[in-house]
Amino acid sequence: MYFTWILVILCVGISHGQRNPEQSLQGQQTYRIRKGKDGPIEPSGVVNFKIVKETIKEHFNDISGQIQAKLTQIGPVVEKSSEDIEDLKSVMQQIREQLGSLTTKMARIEQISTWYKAQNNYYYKLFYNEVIYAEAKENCKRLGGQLASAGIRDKNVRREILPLVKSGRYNTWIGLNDIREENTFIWEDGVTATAGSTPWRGGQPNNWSGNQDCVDMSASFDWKLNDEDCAQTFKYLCEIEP
Ligand SMILES: [Ca+2]
Ligand SMILES: [Ca+2]
Repeated sequence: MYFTWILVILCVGISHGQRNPEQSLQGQQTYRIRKGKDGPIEPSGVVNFKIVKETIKEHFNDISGQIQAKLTQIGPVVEKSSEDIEDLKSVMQQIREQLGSLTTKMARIEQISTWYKAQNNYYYKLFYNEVIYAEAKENCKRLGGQLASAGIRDKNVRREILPLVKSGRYNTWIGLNDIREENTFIWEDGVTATAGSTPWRGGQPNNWSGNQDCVDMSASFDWKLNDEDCAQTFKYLCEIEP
């Protein structure tokens, strides 16, 4: 009877961008979104079936192992003491929690299926709603990631995901700022920016008007890095670690 109960629970369980004064000095530039071997022009909808399979296997092996072990341990139901029953309730609570965790993981896998998986195994997605830097940062965090950092730092990955950035057509926030200390730029994954790995546009960062602490990429700056006013509202590129 208890086994049937457990099985029942298992079944149930299961716009355009803004142009600021600094940019307007750069004049109008034309650009093209390159296609083909240069990479994606938008998220390609990668589903990592290996992760899906391993996640399900890991959870259900664990759950079925626990059920089997507990049933073996407590023996025939007719001999149950109240202690055994409490013990069984505790196991079932653990199973419920594991099913909850599995559901969360499955939701994350489903959600990440719309992200582009780059050669560094990170997932990337461009978000088209235009928000200030702090909000972009929070939105990426809420999805379990961060504003794109590792992928922008790595020149090969940057080349791969550039068409994705360009598909937003105008300014896009990435994960780099000097909010804490002027002219010390820190990536959102905690790495301090070095000159060699930071593709600044010539003349940048310039802290224009003494008020540019957040970094974006845009056509006006040849899709290279430029520091901007953090209160500007731009699209943003998130990355999620594998
Ligand atoms: Ca600054
Ligand atoms: Ca600037």
